[in-house]
Amino acid sequence: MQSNTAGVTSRPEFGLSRLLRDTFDLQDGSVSSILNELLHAARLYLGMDVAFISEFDGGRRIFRYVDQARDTQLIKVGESDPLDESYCQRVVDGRLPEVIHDAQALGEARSIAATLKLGIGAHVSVPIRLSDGSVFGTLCSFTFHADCSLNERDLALMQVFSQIASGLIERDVEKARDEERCKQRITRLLGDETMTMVWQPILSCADHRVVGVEALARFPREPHPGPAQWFAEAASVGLSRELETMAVKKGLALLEKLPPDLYVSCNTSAGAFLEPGLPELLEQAPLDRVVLEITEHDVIEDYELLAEKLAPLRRSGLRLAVDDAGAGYASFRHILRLRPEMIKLDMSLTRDIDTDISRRSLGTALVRFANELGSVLVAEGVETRAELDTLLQLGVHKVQGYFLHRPKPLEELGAIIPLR
Ligand code: G
Ligand code: MN
Repeated sequence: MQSNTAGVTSRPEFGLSRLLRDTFDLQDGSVSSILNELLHAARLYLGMDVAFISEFDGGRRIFRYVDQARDTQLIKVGESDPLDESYCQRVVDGRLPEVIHDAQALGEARSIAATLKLGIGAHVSVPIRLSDGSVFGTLCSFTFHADCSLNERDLALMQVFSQIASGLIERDVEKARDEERCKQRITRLLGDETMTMVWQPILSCADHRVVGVEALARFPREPHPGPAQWFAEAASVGLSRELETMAVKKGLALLEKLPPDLYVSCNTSAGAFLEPGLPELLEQAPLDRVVLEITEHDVIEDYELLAEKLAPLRRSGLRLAVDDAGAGYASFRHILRLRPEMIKLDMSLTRDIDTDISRRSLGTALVRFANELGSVLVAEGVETRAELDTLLQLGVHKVQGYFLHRPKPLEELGAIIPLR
């Protein structure tokens, strides 16, 4: 114990209290740091050689967190053994007390092989119960010599620790459950036909004819309001590539139905394109009729790599578009680094371009920018005649939007384009 200047005695601080104090919005990994500190504190306080948190699962006891004296390397995280052969199970069902001073002197404890094998002396174990009353596992500690000094107060401390552990573990368990639900939802989606495509015609400003079609994925309304949230969920559970590949595959399938002079414009994130699957899929397609729109929301970490992967496809005719240009800061970097054949003006810049001077001057600048770069500027989200007229005046090359055509299911696309 140290004295501070005010003369108040302060206790040595365990890392645990600091972590709990500073970490309200726990980040990935914080729970395990806190639990490790908690175990360490419990072990030192009780003078034990080993402390661990176990999880009961399928008749086994899995060691999730372990803290042991430096010269003891008895238990490894992730190892498991049968619950039947554990103190933990016996404490939970009442066959053994929570505090044992000397396991060697207790018949029930001696019936467990580890008691003799490891030479277990004192043992303190308390169940970790989750808020629904279920037993997650136990908070346990033991030592290699008997210890008659362990008392009710030590037990109470372990129970407090167990409650803290329970709260933290529950956060993790909830998170894992949520993740599992997301994963199942996306996996189901990948296996059935609930993701559908709608098609939005893209018109050339020169002759007002449909020159291409953007493929847009549509999902069930629940539990996500729109496609962006579905793609985000897929990304959060590591299934982004699968979902994006599926959308592109469905997009490319329109090619055989479209007249041969029309292209299909497919959306992808840069991240999904960098993984195996999408480039191989594209290789099979008639690339001179394909535009690949890279969304602007992505952070692109390695432009060299992306450009390198795109290069052979572009040599075979694939055109690259930077999507939603102007919606955020990243699009111009994408444009400078990737030199896309097309730039898709975000609909937030199309909106009111007829009345808003800043948007109009940005439009003018972008037409010039695109022309000098040899790129084609496509305005998205045209909703009124006035917006369209202004875009035509500015010299934008292509347009799409509700004013021209809403995204449509295939049956309705046939009314606009002669499908094969
Ligand atoms: O791929 P991109 O991020 O450009 O997606 C465009 C989205 O905007 C699609 O989901 C499409 O249905 C929608 N959209 C297309 N045209 C219009 C439009 O004129 N107005 C609005 N508000 N949305 C549009
Ligand atoms: Mn798009």
